[in-house]
Amino acid sequence: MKDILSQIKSELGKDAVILSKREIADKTFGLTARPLIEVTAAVDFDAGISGYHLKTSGASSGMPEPALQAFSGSSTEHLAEGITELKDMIKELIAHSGMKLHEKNPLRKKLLSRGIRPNLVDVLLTKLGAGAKESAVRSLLGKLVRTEEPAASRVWVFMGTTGVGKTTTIAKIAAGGALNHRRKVGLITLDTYRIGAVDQGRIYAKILNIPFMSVSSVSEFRAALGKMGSLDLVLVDTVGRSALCRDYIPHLREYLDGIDPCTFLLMPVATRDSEMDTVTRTFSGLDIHRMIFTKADEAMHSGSVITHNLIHRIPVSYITTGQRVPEDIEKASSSMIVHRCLGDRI
Ligand SMILES: Nc1nc2c(ncn2[C@@H]2O[C@H](COP(=O)(O)OP(=O)(O)O)[C@@H](O)[C@H]2O)c(=O)[nH]1
Ligand SMILES: [Mg+2]
Repeated sequence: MKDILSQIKSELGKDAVILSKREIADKTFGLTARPLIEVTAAVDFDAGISGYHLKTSGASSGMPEPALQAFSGSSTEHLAEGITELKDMIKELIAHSGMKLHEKNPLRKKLLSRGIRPNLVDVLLTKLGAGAKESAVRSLLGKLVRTEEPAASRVWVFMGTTGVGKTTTIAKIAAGGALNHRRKVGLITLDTYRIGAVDQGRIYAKILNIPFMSVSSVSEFRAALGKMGSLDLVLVDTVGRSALCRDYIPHLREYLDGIDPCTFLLMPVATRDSEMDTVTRTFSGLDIHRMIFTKADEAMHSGSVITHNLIHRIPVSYITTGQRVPEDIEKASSSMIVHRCLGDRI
């Protein structure tokens, strides 16, 4: 803990503030989960937004330019000492930021009711000052939320836990590419667990009249990519029984090694904050280039998208809004994300 605190200060400067601290069990490493301390720290937004993700357990973070980041370090015998120091820093933060001042602010209530994480709400309101108007919050969030088109690559890989909407989203994108832009699109399913979950992809490919291949080894995958070499875009569906199981990420990494794809992590908007963090941490071992938030139509509010974006800084490319293929998908923009979150729709 002492090391983490001095690292925070040396990396983020003396203005760094601690926002929260909690013990977590890092499931990334399987059944014998190691206890980790997660400390969320931040510097003022004006200071150019800096921070980083410190891991002590070997998994790479792959998270670019974080605004607000989680600092994780393994528990040490200096814990008690560290906690005292943390308490002092938190007291200082409360006095400094006027968090108490925000407690009665109706805008705070609204932001919280839309699912933005409390410590982020307090940082935003502190930044904008006690009398902040909603328009100022919208404008600040509009500047902070990162969205981007998919990275330039012929191979787009769709990752995420089971049932998040990978196959459906791929069908929507394939249909958009094949029908609207007349691009030659192909579909490959990585049936890494041989669970026969390829039929859905095969059916979509048949309807869209695009090439489809299901592969169950790295060499088959390379061969399939070779066969689809003349296509403009190859969409890769990853099937996994449990993405959080120990072997999944290294296994997927073997498939993607040397291919230089654009990778997407798909996440339903209604996913709990802590689960979003765990899944993102797990998949960050593979480099996540873009986010696709799915099932926005099923979420009561969409502050989770903003929270995830401010914490993890992975640009959002698409939001999906229903089961209809190909209609229910929208290109993401920061204004659309802010409007979805703070608009009248609740
Ligand atoms: N309401 C809603 N349902 C969706 C959306 N995207 C996918 N689904 C549904 O979620 C379920 C799982 O989707 P699927 O594509 O099979 O998920 P996968 O396991 O990640 O490939 C299916 O019933 C889809 O129709 C969406 O944007 N909104
Ligand atoms: Mg699927």
